[in-house]
Amino acid sequence: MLKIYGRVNSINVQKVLWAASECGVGFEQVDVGGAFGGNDQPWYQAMNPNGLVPTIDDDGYVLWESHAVVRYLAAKHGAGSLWPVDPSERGEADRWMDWQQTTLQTGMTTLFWGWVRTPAAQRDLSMLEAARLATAPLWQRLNDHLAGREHVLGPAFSMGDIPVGAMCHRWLNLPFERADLPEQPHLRSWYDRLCQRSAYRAHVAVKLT
Ligand SMILES: N[C@@H](CCC(=O)N[C@@H](CS)C(=O)NCC(=O)O)C(=O)O
Repeated sequence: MLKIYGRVNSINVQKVLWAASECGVGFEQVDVGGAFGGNDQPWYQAMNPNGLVPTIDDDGYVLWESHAVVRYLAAKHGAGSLWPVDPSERGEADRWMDWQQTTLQTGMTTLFWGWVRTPAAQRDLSMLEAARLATAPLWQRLNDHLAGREHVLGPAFSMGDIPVGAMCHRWLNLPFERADLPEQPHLRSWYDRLCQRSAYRAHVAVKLT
């Protein structure tokens, strides 16, 4: 059976849990990382020398890097749905997947750690404000892309929705001021559509911790 190693409040683990659930594949999730530890242990680092989560073991096939894992699961179980068969559609899905980790991630990591994992008295509010102002225009870019589209690729849900969809739950639910930000209605409609998916509700649209 597919084993997914990683704590469930890690965004990169959430992407994999969400993808596996969308594929309808059975899996066992094993708590590793954060307060659970284990990722500094030889047994874990023999699978993933980075000591990071997630890692999967699919009946002996070991893979790490969350987007590689999402692509692997999509190709194996979701050809024509999660995994776009048309190369230009796959390129588009890949683009938004990579954009999440290369462009969106820096500011979002600052915001998430500052608002969720840092005690209020220790928050660096000026750093959080700078991250909020730098990150809002990036989400605006995705908002604009989603105008007239139900999902990242258009009508159909695909792996291209997964990394940005996992991060969007955080963006829309972090407790910072929003009154001065543009409304981003297309992003919100897409988020509402994702929230109709049981796999998204189970693994991503959960309390931020
Ligand atoms: N590029 C890697 C990043 C993995 C990563 O940074 N994972 C974090 C959690 S999101 C981690 O393992 N942190 C240490 C820990 O949880 O103990 C991926 O996408 O899989």
